[in-house]
Amino acid sequence: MPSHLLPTFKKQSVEKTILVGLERAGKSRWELLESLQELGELARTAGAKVVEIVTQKLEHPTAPYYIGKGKAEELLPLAIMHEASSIIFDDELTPAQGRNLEVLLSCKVLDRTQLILDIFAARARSREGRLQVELAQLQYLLPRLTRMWGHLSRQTGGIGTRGPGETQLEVDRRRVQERISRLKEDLRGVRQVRTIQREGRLRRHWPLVSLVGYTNAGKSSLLNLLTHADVLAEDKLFATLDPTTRHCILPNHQKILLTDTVGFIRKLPHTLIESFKATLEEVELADLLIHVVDLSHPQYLEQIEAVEKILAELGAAEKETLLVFNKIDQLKYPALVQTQLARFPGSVAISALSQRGIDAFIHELENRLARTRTQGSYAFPPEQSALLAEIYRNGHVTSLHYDGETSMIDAIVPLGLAQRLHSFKR
Ligand SMILES: Nc1nc2c(ncn2[C@@H]2O[C@H](COP(=O)(O)OP(=O)(O)OP(=O)(O)O)[C@@H](O)[C@H]2O)c(=O)[nH]1
Ligand SMILES: [Mg+2]
Repeated sequence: MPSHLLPTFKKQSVEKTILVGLERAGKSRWELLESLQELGELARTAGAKVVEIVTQKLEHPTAPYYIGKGKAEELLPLAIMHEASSIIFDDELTPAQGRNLEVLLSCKVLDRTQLILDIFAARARSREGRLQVELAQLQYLLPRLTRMWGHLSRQTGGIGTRGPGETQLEVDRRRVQERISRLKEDLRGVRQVRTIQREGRLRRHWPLVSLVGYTNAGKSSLLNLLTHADVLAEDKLFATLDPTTRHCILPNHQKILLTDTVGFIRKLPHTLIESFKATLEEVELADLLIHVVDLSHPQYLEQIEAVEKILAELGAAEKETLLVFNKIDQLKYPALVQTQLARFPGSVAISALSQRGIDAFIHELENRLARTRTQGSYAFPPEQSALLAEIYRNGHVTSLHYDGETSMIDAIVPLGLAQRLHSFKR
């Protein structure tokens, strides 16, 4: 992707920015402020500094400028006064709004979607992650090319390379479309490899448990705690983009595969959900979801709701979910734990940091996974040593003795394996 097509923040120097939000019908001022606070967090994560927040009360966004024209005009002197080089709007702007605002303000105009895309672009590490982000960016860009290229668009009277009468804009649009097709093709290739890897894993019958939750809830911290992994956990939004899967053996010898996934956020751009759907297949395939909630966050209930909404979009609304309230070490009102545990039956409360409540959490995790295993007694003739080895690898042997050459075994095994062992039952 040509870098000049995307407005990104300069990573070295801190860019100053102004946030703009609308208090519209059906939304309280409080909701607007919390949404803007989160937008500020996103801006900070992207490397920008918020110097001013502007809000307006309007029934609906206006078609030409999102906010009223008068209000929009006030933004220019503000930007000059603060030396802000960008203005970020709290909702996704239509192509027309973005274009009009840029003309009016002659400074970089961004919206929430672009900001999230920018963070994802800076953070994607794996090839799949990078391809997915670029795809989402181009899909966002396509209907907005006129805005990005407005001043460049010209009649070029094509000789040779272009069709007659084709404008620069059409050429660019075609190039972007070609790139989108190419990306989709590359992604198919990458995903095929991943599917093969996953099938290998699934053959081992270890239940797949996926950590999901709002960004910054503590998913990676919990994965690290359970698996002694070294996944980046930090106080920034979207620290994790690429799913990481680790083995983990619970105290009752239950073997699981634990996957850490990208965090969710309110108003997650649809193009991103679409392009990350494949990565999030781990969620779709999971035997159990662990929904991590930052209980110390003032908006934890809204965050739970946002996560559930995205899970539904991913077709995982009905999936068995263990709700985990995290960060109970930093609660303003510790009594909140009891009220929330009562309100959400089956939930647990922990601190991934101080490790409070971890034992009860693991116990609950074991209970929820009990259905994936079964206890059995088997007798194996010596030529079945491969099966015996498989039980050791994927199950838990509780006793073994020999009756002549026959191995007599008691074991807890995954259901899939138990099926194949049926004829050796005793
Ligand atoms: N006080 C406190 N902080 C925690 C706890 N668990 C995690 N944190 C902190 O919260 C921040 C976010 O943690 P992560 O584990 O990166 O969160 P995440 O859910 O993986 O975030 P994303 O990958 O961005 O979606 C980090 O600074 C952690 O140190 C906890 O139990 N108590
Ligand atoms: Mg993470």
